[in-house]
Amino acid sequence: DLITTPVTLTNCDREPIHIPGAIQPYGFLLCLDPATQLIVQASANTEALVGLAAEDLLGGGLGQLLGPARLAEVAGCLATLTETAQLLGARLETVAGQPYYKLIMHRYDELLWVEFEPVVETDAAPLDLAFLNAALGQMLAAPTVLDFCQHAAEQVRAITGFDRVAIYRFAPDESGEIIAEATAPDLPPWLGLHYPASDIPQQARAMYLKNWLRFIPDAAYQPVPLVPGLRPATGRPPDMTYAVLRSVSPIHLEYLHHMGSAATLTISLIDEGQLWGMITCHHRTPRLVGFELRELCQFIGKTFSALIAGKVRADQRADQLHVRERLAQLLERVSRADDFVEALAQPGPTIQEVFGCGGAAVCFGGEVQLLGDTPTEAQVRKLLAWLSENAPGPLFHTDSLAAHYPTGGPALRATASGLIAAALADAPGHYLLWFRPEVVQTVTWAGQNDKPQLLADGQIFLSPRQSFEAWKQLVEYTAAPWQPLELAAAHEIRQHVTDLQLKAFNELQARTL
Ligand code: BLA
Repeated sequence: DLITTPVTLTNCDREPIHIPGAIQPYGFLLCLDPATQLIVQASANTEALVGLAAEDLLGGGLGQLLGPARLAEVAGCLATLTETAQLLGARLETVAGQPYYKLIMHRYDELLWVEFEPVVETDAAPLDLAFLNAALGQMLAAPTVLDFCQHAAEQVRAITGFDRVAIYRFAPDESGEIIAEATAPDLPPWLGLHYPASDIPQQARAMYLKNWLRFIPDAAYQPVPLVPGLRPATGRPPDMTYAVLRSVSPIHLEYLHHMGSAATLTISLIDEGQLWGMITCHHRTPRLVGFELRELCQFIGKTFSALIAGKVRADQRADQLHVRERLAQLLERVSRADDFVEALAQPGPTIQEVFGCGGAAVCFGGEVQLLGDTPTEAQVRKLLAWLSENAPGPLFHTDSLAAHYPTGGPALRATASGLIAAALADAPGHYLLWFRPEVVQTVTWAGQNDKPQLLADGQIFLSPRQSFEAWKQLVEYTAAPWQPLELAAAHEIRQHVTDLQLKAFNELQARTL
């Protein structure tokens, strides 16, 4: 039974975070039967906040808290509710001191959810349409994905006043990287850090696809249970997917504690139904952000989400153009050169500079010319011998040379985990080579250099240090994959050089005849 089994590091993908049966107590929660609008469950902190015991509220209506006029208005709103949150401000007229609350309401799991949030004042900027309009203009005009993310981070920080606002982008393996951030001046940068997929488990990702915002105003809170814990009509805890007050996974609270984060607000970035990334906001002290500001954050997240695919395409087009331009320059220069083999290694650009790789080699007529970060000449010569024997076809490529070439590949991991080998002529050993380093050597994993941490009960906390070790084992001896565009460029260079070889051969033939 996963509700009573303690969450450990091995079962955390299965922690039922949608049914914690408890809330974060900065507000209180009432669940109503949709047919009768009577209270069937209440959070246990109503007494502490408004002096009415949860047990006493059960079975009655919202009239226990609201005056008749407000009650009629709220009842009308409840009648037509959907999953989308609706807001009404209300003075709790029947309560001593008449505190003012915001009622955040939605319908889900056959319940009406009424979350009462105290009205908060933050030092965040008030909603300013001129600012918002300018901000949107900047996001639209951003020429690259990174510029776009940088603007978004700065704007969310300007609006919310969080100490740190970071844009976290997921990789295909579900690990992630901080690609832009805006921070208070005295915070260390997280830019460029990578985090393992397990930091945001599957079920949490699935939930953030449904609910665009996760808010934890005080990570040191004590969870407050629902009364009763199980819904009488169903015998199970209600599904809190859309409840703002939903209590947080204890493992994640531990994680935030280790990060030095007292409050977070996270906004989903969704591209075509997939979680593209998240805007994560952190604060070193507890921080309450009001409903309207949270709605504005969601608005920015949704705008970002609508625009991101276009920015990604623009980046791809720019990359493509860049590769095409340099390819054209190289081929043109090589065609005009007296010695086309030498020209391949001369700047303006060299074969290494046409697309992103760590290094390259021009191997022709027994000569080996090395460019950039490459294995040693002796290692390249051994590789050439192996290629002549083992590499099929005119263009051989791999992201993991060690897997194909176990006798020599592992030693080349630092510079040549990735390889494109273009065979030039029938003469063995004539090759153009492109090398890519092992991913592990190019990525900064968060907490890579931390010491392992132990929890109080002696259990090892899955710190970034251990997850780095786990991830390293998965991606050892592999490089970033070659893109179709890069393989096409290598193919084209090979084709061009082969034509030049043929032409030179024909000219030689003509002269000797
Ligand atoms: C949730 N983990 C999250 C969330 C983030 C991260 C953003 C969303 C909730 C929030 O806003 O805080 C992770 N936050 C990060 C990362 C960065 C960041 C990577 O700022 C980078 C800068 N977490 C773990 C492990 C487990 C785990 C090992 O590290 C499980 C064993 C669980 N993380 C976990 C769970 C949630 C979560 C269960 C969901 C919390 C919830 O919504 O209730």
